Amino acid sequence: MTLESEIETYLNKPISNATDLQLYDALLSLVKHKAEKLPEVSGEKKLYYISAEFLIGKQLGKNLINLGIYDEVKQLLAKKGKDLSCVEEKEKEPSLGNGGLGRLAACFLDSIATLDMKGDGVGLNYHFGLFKQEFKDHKQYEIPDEWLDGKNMLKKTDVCFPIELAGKMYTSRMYDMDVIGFKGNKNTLHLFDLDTVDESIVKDGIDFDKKDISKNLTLFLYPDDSDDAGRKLRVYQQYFMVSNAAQLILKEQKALKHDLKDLDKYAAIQINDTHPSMVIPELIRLLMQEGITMKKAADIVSNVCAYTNHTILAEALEKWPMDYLQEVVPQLMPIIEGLDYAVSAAFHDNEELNIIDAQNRVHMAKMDMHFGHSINGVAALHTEILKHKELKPFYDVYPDKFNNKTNGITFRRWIMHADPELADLVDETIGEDWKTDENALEKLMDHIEDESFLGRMDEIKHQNKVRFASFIKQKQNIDVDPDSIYDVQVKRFHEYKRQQMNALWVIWKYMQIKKGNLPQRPITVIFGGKAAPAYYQAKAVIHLILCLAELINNDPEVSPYLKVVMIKNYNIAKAEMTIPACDISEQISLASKEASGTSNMKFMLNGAVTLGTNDGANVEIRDLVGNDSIYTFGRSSDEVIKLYETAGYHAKDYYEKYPEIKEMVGFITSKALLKIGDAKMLKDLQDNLINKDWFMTLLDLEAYIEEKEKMLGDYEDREGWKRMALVNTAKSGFFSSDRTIREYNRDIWHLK
Ligand code: 26Q
Repeated sequence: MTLESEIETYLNKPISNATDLQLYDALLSLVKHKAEKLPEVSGEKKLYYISAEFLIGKQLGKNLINLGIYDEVKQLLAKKGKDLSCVEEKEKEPSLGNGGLGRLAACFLDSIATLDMKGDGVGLNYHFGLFKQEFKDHKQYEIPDEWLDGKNMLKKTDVCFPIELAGKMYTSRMYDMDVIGFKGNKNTLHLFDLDTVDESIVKDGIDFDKKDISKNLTLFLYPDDSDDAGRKLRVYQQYFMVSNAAQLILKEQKALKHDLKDLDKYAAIQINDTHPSMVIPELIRLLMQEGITMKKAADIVSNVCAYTNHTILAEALEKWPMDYLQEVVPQLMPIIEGLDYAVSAAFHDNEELNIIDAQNRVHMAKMDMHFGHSINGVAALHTEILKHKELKPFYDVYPDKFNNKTNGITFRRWIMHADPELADLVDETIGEDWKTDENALEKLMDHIEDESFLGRMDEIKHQNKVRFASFIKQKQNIDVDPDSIYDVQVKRFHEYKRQQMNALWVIWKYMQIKKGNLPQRPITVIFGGKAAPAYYQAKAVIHLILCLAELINNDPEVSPYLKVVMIKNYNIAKAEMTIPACDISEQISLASKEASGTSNMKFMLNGAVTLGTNDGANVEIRDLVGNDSIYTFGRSSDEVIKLYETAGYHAKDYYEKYPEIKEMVGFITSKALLKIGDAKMLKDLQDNLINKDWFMTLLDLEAYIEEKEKMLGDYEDREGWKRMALVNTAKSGFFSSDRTIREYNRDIWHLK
């Protein structure tokens, strides 16, 4: 059957007569049918990647690419007067993640299947995912982000497990999604849910009764944890996730007639941050029910489980009060206490190593490190900080468990789907090997002096900028000049990521323009990202940016030279639109605080030049591209760590010492901004910057302004800039998640 007739059987009409929505339904059926027929990846040992987040993005385009039929479908539709991109827009995006950690899990699933490794994801089927972001009065508001409209890849299964929560029995249900490898076979993402969850209890934004577990358990990803009930709900969710995972693993292994005492021969579990850590005591508990002693069960589980750390921020390292656990998962308490007892006995009650601390809190990461066989950080610098600072007591006793796995991104989504013209140009220039052999990208370096090639790359960037401009005009009615420099910072809003520093630069530039110091070329500063609903300071930064956008974009004196865009509800689809259009990639976290970053890699792959601190994977980007193709500034991680240790940073000193800084920070409560914004919120933000500034914005501000000016000036050396763009793309092979996954397999999973 031809592709055309196949699609038309699903449509029941000619393609040219169908609406985009009907075409979406038909293509979804086509993909499901083809996926159904694909064999599962085979192998003796299987990986279970357990994660509270899988930020998988829209599936249709990616699946068509991995099935090898994207271009064919696109051309066929075009012949019939249809646009595949418009059809793809009809899919609802599942927002099953916050940001980096969740997106990493999605890139990993793609690479695992592509590399023909047997490995499934296990997580939760959140009905509304994370919230949807709206703007009103220049502030963020949250509303439910509904995605379960039945038109997606999820398959309801009849796999159900009994789960005990707070002494009551519940019955879970498993939903499965095929994970199709690039030109390969398939694995599965298992998302667990409760049939009784009731979406109608959500009232007033994203508020709901946090107490009724049977109705609310999987409504949202990380419901507001600013109160007790919210935090407890996280424990319910986490245990529900891992008990399902553990039961699934044992069920599958028993069906294969494997001896559970040899579990480590047949199964590997990766614990994605501490959110799934309770899988350790849960699996021990279930093995004990099979007649295995606790000591033996703990040994087995230790050989199966491995832990990935994604942060050094102390507040993100989960510590659950014993009385929460006692209430929600009393069945785990004897196990956790037993593990804690074993640790105290082995290490002479060393407070630093104990799982349960003096305030009766259970440290999830500590349990992972004692009762897992591997501990990895997500970029070279991050792993070094873990070993020598943050987790030093553990490195001292378990040096062999520590290893680095620098993050990666899947090229199938982040260039083939997001930047198809660039992918085609690469194909034409060096062949298609780079899609599965990322090192081949480096062959592009042969064209570093090839003017016509550089010109074509630049033309593609320009087209991507035009595409972004028309998208933002259509969605948010903002006029953007595609000939301006696109300066982009898109990521979750957090003080350590220092969007506020970029906003202060916007104020500086605004004041410069007012003084008549005009930039050589207009600049468009693009922000995007969500703040946690209860994170006041992050919301205040969003407020400042939205107020600045209102002021600047409507000022006829300034707006021809400077525009500010805050993308609403930044998500994967918007990332795919924004990243290929970027010239300057802002990666300006306070050194030592960004574990890795992964958008930095996506920008690099798409030929943007990084403006960044020596933090996370920026350090590895610099090593790859060389100092001439990156702009770095700011205090080093060693200096920053020392400042924390000695309490040596006082924002006020910088505020008082540099008149320019005083002026910029002062502008936050200028008449012009107070006319637009909320006086209290702006004042609170300003006070925080002057008197607290925990993430040291003012420390690096002058260096940032200086480096950014240099960079903007260098943009005018068009030939030089095009070469930098090429170097960035050509050297980004290392950041393919295929490379990362090969390393996980080589050092941790040993699947084959
Ligand atoms: C913890 C406790 C209570 C409530 C929420 C949380 C919580 C939720 C989400 C803690 C952490 C997260 C997500 C973290 C995350 O996305 N980290 C990022 O992981 C990326 C992939 O490794 C890195 O590139 C980023 O540097 C890191 O910030």
